[in-house]
Amino acid sequence: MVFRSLGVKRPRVSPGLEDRVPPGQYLTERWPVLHHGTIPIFDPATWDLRIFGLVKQPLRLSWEAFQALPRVGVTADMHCVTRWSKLDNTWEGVAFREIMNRVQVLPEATHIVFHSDGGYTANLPLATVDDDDVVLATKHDGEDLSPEHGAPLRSVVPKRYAWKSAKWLRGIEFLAQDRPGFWEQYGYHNEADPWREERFTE
Ligand SMILES: Nc1nc2c(c(=O)[nH]1)N[C@H]1C(S)=C(S)[C@@H](COP(=O)(O)O)O[C@H]1N2
Ligand SMILES: [Mo]
Repeated sequence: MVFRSLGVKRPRVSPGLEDRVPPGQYLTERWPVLHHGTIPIFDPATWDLRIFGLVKQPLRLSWEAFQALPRVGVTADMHCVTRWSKLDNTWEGVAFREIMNRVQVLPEATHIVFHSDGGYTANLPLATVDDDDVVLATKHDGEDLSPEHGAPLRSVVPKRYAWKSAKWLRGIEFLAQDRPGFWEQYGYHNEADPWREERFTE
């Protein structure tokens, strides 16, 4: 756009790439590691995923039970509020809707909180995670997640800045009201839509 208005030839980019990069973001090929705190140790014998709160059928899944769930693949872009975007990530895991169906979310539920090992949390409206690209991922680009990228399990919510996607996921809580997560309590925007540049609250 700037190039065009200056009459300068645009640099060679894949067609349509402009539509893939939200305002204020730059592209990276490598995958940065970003988190608060330390990387938890994964023990498959004691690991569990708890789905609780406003659901008819609370669930506690062992690692073995989680692995037996039907799996999906999702290709999606990733946008961090620190301005890097990484395109075309292929995530493999369990669809969030698969979990919703199994626990039978109660009609009062309007929001969720992802809970990570170590205490990190991220909050989202139920309507945002009730989407076919929201996945609980164990693999990225065909490989098991590495410990620093969230092994064994991370949530992926591609339509929001990446802080809404919890590495080392251990719990999903369904709530009848919103409850700010870790970064949201420090002034990060509650909605976090990268296309609206919802980075911080004023
Ligand atoms: N448990 C946990 N999950 C987290 C974070 C964190 O600090 N703790 N940081 C978030 C942020 S800000 C980003 S950008 C992504 C980074 O994921 P990556 O390190 O795999 O690139 O993880 C998100 N999930
Ligand atoms: Mo981030």
